[in-house]
Amino acid sequence: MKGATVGETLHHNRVTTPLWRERINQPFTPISWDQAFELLVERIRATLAEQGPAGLAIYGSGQFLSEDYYMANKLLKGALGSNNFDANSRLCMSSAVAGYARSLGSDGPPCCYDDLDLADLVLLIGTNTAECHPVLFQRLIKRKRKQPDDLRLVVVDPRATATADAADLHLAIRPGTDLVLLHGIGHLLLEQQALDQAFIAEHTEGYDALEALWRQWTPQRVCDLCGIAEADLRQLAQWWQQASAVLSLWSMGVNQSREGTATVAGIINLHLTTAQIGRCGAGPFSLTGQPNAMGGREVGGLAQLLPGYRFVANPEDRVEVERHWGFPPGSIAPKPGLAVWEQIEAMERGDLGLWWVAATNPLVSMPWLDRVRAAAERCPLVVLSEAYACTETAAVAHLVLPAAQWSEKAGVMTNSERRVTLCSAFREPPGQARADWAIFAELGRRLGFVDQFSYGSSAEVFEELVRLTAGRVCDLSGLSHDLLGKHGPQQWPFPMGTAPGHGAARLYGDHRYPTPTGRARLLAEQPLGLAEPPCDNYPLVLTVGRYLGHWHTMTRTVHVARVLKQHPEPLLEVNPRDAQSHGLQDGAMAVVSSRRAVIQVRVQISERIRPGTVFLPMHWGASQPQPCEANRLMHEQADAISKQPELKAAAVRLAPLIT
Ligand SMILES: Nc1nc2c(c(=O)[nH]1)N[C@H]1C(S)=C(S)[C@@H](COP(=O)(O)OP(=O)(O)OC[C@H]3O[C@@H](n4cnc5c(=O)[nH]c(N)nc54)[C@H](O)[C@@H]3O)O[C@H]1N2
Ligand SMILES: Nc1nc2c(c(=O)[nH]1)N[C@H]1C(S)=C(S)[C@@H](COP(=O)(O)OP(=O)(O)OC[C@H]3O[C@@H](n4cnc5c(=O)[nH]c(N)nc54)[C@H](O)[C@@H]3O)O[C@H]1N2
Ligand SMILES: [Mo]
Repeated sequence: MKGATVGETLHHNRVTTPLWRERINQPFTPISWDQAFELLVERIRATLAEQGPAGLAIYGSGQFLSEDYYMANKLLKGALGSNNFDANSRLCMSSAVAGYARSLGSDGPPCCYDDLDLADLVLLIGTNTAECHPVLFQRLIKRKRKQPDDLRLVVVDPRATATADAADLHLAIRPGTDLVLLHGIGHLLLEQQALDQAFIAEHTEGYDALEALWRQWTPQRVCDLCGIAEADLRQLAQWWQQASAVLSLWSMGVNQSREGTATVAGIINLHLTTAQIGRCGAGPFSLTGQPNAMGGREVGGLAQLLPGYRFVANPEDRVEVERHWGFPPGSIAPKPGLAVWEQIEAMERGDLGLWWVAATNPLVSMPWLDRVRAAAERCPLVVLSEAYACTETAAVAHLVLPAAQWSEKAGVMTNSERRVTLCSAFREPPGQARADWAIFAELGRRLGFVDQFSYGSSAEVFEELVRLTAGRVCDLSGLSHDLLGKHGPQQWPFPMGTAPGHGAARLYGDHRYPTPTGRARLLAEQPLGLAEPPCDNYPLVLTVGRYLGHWHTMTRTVHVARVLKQHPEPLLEVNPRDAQSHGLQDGAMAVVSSRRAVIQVRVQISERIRPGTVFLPMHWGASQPQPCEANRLMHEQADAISKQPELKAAAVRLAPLIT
């Protein structure tokens, strides 16, 4: 759907010139790029003088090209000394990043898409792959149709999604009980002596504590908490035991949880203890959502990271990056910067002089929107780099910069299987729109860092960034725009001198993990459950996700007739039991309240959602004719390690709308 309609998304409603207003209750006036840069230089200098580097923050996006990401990070972390660069990937895959790093010693999904053809058990947990990764899903389904007995699909999701429809087994667990379920599988595998003790002894550490933990998670206890039948749990454990290759796929149902990182470890524990990793068809495979969230990880696009899977807090990492960037020692601050919710809190305190939002629409996609809006309104300068006009975030911006988007600028993106693609420019940007990397580079030069920010093209930016990955887990040093253009997309690691087509299909074939001991870590963590569990006042769990046709906050898809026909409005999915007990009719309007806000939305009564749980799409923001603003209801509480907010669950109550 997205590929078929992308041509229709590129033209409508574009921002074509920089726009400025002193106060957000005034209309915007078009200004020149020169004026925009002068304004930025002046305000950045003033903020530095008053508040220091900590007063500056950028909130970027997995929709940046790697070159865009790299330039923004070099400017903020290197030239300006502030690590407050975070990205919407914080809301998306930061639990997967932290989970891989803790269990395996480094970020980096170890699997590849060919594994979809080679696995005989595929566990799809917290992912509606059919609607959100339809191309991968079609690959699985084609195989399932051809060889129904060679492939088992198990889906873990509180909703009966299109993905679940294709499954051999659907475990409709209670939201927030994934880790309990995973421990329950571990318990049964242990009991059935299905663990690979030789592999555990040779390649892992921490087994004893995990075994002790798994013993506590008896099937009955697990099934009571998860709300599933014991026979189903036993079936899954049996299939895991019988499978020669198990592939686990996950996305937001796992990551967007206050224990997302522990749940990722829970998945990896099962793969390690059964030696289902580092070989064909097997492994823990996180599906990234945005086109280039993976590239963002490689170039250090979160507040705690530096390029090449390096860390701000590591003194050697800082020295290497400072040298490569051409800044004096000590230029990069030693403490991780503010993650995006911390940026919101900083604005509430008046601690940010500049909040620069680029390629994301936080006034729809962040939790607790009323608080985000109020915080942004307190910030003296909100800058927005956007492709489209009049987004919800533009409503709180002072300066809007017109951005070139996909098809209008050249650069690379990396997908879930570590494959780097050159996206060529094949159209002119509209009006005065510019590539994000070029905007950050010009600002760098105008701030006086002429040597560090002079580039002839994005190919030169890429050349500089790949050198910084040499010898790292995510080694891209053999890649260039030229090579990618001639030979097509390539998987990393791709060290200097690698022949095209000879990047690594899989990681950890030798089972040497990049931890200090070379062993992977088994992590024994007790489940915490939801941060905001249902209670007498708010008895239902609201979960929020996606529709097949729409893309996020709809800035792209809002004018595509085919998509609108398919999904004309947001619908609240309610189980018939809950509808009855709340007096709700199918097709009537309901009032949904959480501790933070109240919204109105049309009801769709459906057996496909678990009793006790309701579902809303994330897409409809305040600027839509039928706003729904699901995220006004959501809370900000986050995983303590990854700082990823629990965007999949908030306690709500329902009532019919009385008109
Ligand atoms: N059509 C479309 N495709 C997209 C996008 C889009 O906007 N539209 N966005 C892209 C992006 S950035 C991302 S991150 C991906 C997201 O891809 P997905 O993660 O597949 O999408 P979601 O619908 O957010 O959530 C997946 C499922 O998690 C379930 N879930 C909720 N709570 C729980 C829980 O506690 N446990 C479990 N096991 N499951 C739970 C929901 O019911 C939902 O079906 O999609 C990408 N692809
Ligand atoms: N409750 C709940 N909330 C969620 C989620 C959920 O599942 N549940 N999912 C979360 C996840 S996983 C994600 S990824 C986020 C997504 O949320 P957002 O990032 O806010 O969503 P988008 O609509 O993709 O916003 C990207 C914006 O960048 C603009 N843009 C596109 N290309 C370019 C470019 O090249 N340069 C610039 N400067 N701008 C460009 C687009 O026009 C668009 O307005 O939402 C998060 N919020
Ligand atoms: Mo995402």
